[in-house]
Formats: sequence, C-alpha cells, structure tokens
Amino acid sequence: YDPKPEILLLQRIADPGMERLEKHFNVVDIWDSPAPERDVQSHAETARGVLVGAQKGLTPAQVEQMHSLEIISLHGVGLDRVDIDHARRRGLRIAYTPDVLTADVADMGVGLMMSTLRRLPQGHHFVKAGHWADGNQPPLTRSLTGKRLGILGLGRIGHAIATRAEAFGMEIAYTNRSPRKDLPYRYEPNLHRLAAWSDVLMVAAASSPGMQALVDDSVLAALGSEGVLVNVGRGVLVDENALIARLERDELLGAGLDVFANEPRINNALLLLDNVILSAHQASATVETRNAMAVQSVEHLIQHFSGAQPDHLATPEN
Ligand code: 8YV
Repeated sequence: YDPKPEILLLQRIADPGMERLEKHFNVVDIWDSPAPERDVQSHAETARGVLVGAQKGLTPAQVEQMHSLEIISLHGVGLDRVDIDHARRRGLRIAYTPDVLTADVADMGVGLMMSTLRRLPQGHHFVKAGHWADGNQPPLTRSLTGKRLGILGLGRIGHAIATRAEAFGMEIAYTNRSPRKDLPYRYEPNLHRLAAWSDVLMVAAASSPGMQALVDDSVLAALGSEGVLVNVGRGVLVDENALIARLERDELLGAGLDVFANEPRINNALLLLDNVILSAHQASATVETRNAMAVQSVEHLIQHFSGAQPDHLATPEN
C-alpha cells in the first residue's frame, strides 16, 4: 500500500521541483513516453493529480476518463492547455504559476523587440561570417527610443513590458478586455486603431477560445510596412500565414516570435525569412524562473493533498 497520491507528470520540471515531487508523491513520469495516450489511459483510475505544461496537456476526453483526478497543476500561466469549463464541471481544481515568470517573459518581449529593431542576430551572423573583416558594413537599423509600442493584453506580463518600454522612452498604448484604470497608459479599445498607431505591436495576451487569429491580416495591414510584430503570448493569436505573407513581401518591417501556431515544428517558411527573429518558446526558460515554476507547481499539489487551498487557482474558490 502506497499512501502517496499518484501524480501523472506530463511536463519536464526543474530539479528542485522534481525532488519535492518525488518526496511527496508517487510520480508517473510520462513526459518522454512514446505513447502518452496509452499511459494516461493505464493510469486513468489511479492518478489523483496531473502536472502539465504549455507543450503537453490533456484533452477533455482524457480528463473525463480519469475518475480519481482531483487537481490539474499547470507549470505555466497560459491556461489554453486546459479546458477550464470542463474541469470546473468535473469539480477539478486547476492551479497555475502566474507571478514567478512575469519578469522573464517581459524581458523576452523587450529582447525580441530590440533584436528585431536593431537586428542583433543578423549583426552577430554578419561578424561571424567575416563580412565585417572583408570591409563591409551591415545595413542601418531602427531606434527604440521614441517609438510607439502597442500592447495587446495588459495583464501582468503586458504591464511589465510597459514599465520596461517606458525606460526606453517609448510611447505606450494598449488594448485589453477592459481598461486598466489603475495604470497610466492610453487605452485603445480597437485593435486595428492600436495597430495603425503602433510602430511595434506586442502580443502579450493569453489565448482563450474565440481569440484565434485576433491579429489577422487586416491588423497586420494596419501595422504597416514600417511596423514590427512581437509575440510572447500564444502563436494562435496571430494569423501566421498572413504574417508570413506580409513578411515575405516586406509589408512589415519585421517580427520577433517566441511562440508559434505549431510548436516545435514551426512553419518552414519562417526559416527562410531575414526579417524575422525566432525563439523556441523560451520566454520563461531561465534557471531562476524554471526553478521557481517547478517548485510552485509542486507546492500547489502538496497544498491540495494536505487539505489546503493551493495559492494560485485559475478558478478561485471562496
Ligand atoms: C512555459 C508558458 O514555456 O507559462 C506559460 O504559459 O507558455 C511557458 O511559461 C510552459 O508552460 C512550460 O511548461
């Protein structure tokens, strides 16, 4: 008899979290499994918790099979891998890690913005390829200072991006489900108008049903041929085919992307473009933040199974 609750692990987590997880639980690690569906099925009656990330989640049908399931602990902030309504109907708890990654994700947004405007990766390759030594100069790039930053989604991450952009002397406006009256930035309810105003459109929103391709071709057209798109939210928020078509025709200045419609097998057309900077969904991927996310996502499980309410619940309880 094993008194430790069984936890299905669908996400690789950093060592400090893994050690705690193994101490408190009977861990079934299926992150690397060649047949995760079969593994979920064979633990459907016994697993009382799952730990999931942005890469691998559970379908509602899988959740439905899991009769002992009590809690889904998400290693991350984006809830799009979990069907919240379905989980709520099932009476499941969903915990997530909203605060610990904010600064790093915001830094990545700013880093991609700067890399796109100043063409840092292209400059790096220029030097390494020996073009500078051969007497050439790379083309001039663009300033951040004085540029207009439009932020789609002024949540924790969007706000942290805004405070960083202020330090660069950028003008800031945003669109959001509702205005943030507590913040000094200009609210623009209309995404097209925001894009038309912006030099850089920064996608920092979470993805929820109905938000697919919110940044569509007409929004990209409004951003214009001097405009830059940065995405640290979710790939599905942008019409990626429209984005690629506009980048191919130089109808945008550039794009800095950490997230994609299909990860990790991204659209090959992106690999051929010189005006795009690609990052492998790395915004939260620092040692510091991944340690914190791992520990926090495990802590939520420990809290739940010791009869406490987890600190960060996606569906708050009274
Ligand atoms: C992680 C993320 O890469 O928090 C999110 O929503 O997408 C990222 O922080 C992911 O959750 C890793 O599991």
